[in-house]
Amino acid sequence: MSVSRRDFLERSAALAAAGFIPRLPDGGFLPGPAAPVDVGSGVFRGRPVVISSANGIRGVKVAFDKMANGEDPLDAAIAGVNIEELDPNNQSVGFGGLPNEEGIVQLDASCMHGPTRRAGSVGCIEDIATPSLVAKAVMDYTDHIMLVGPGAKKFALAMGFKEQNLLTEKSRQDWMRWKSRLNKNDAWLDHDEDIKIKFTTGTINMNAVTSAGDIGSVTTTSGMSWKISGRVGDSPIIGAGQYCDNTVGAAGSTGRGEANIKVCGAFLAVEFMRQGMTPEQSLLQVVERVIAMTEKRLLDERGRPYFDLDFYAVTKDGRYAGVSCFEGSRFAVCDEQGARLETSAYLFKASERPKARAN
Ligand code: SD4
Repeated sequence: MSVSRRDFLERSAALAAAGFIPRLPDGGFLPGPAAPVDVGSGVFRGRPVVISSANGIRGVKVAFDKMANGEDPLDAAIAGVNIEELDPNNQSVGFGGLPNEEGIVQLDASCMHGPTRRAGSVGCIEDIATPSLVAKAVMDYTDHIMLVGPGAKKFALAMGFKEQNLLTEKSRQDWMRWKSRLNKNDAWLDHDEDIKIKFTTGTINMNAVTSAGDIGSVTTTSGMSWKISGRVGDSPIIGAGQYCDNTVGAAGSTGRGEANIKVCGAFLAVEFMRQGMTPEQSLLQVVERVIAMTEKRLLDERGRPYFDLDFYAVTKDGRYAGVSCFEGSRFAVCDEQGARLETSAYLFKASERPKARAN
């Protein structure tokens, strides 16, 4: 069911009357990006549009240009994330991604194609730089939705993907630094005392809406750095790392996957949008649900999480938002005004962020 602008405004007013007031970057209330203008025959002035996590800033432009040339929204979004998957300097996805605790790069990705209501996913795949494309191949060429581990790699090789060592020298050195400083009493000597060891960063979620309102969504990642071998995050979980319903919109996430999986965050966001909430309202509700479902050890005494989690959502008619647990996040957008970073709404001010991690 699509939501007319009138319905949407009435429902938003009802939500506000019920006391649901989202907090925005400036701390005030805002109903979200300007409502799209219906210029007749289902054409909205907010489309086409591509949104992604901030690290997809190059990719949103690529995806937007591809859709302007008539390409499919999922193909366009995947082309957008491929740039980062293949970039050795991006240590959060694909080639050059930070490895697991054993020094092995294990990647997760998933995608959904709105117009045909199909999905594909790979978890814990090794030695293939573009898991987003393998996820799409699972969707296009099999009767399954998710392949994992050695089976996913075997499938990728059978489909003609090239095997390569994904551990770059930079990521190998980061891994060795992390490993050698794990335990003061082990046999590894500690070097570079002043070096800050990276922890989880990155992941790309990208959601694209064509001028006709067709939607594609994709998320790709090397997951949490230094994870236990075999760990799968939210990115390849349909409904958590990304979700797309061509009648409503799409959503996705980056950040602590364990926190998102428990609330099926991307699915929940799309469901809230289906009920008529704006993308901001939907995502703020999702983040509130995340916090409500978080175990005590990951919250400080005031209930603030020790982790980061960001969500991104776009409606079929081109409205969009980014929302984060804490003030300070941004997300990437490309529409007819070009590619840019915009500020995410948030639940807690930056000053409210707890000082220490729980683990
Ligand atoms: C995961 N959500 O594997 C990913 C990691 C991530 O910023 O997004 N890091 O849990």
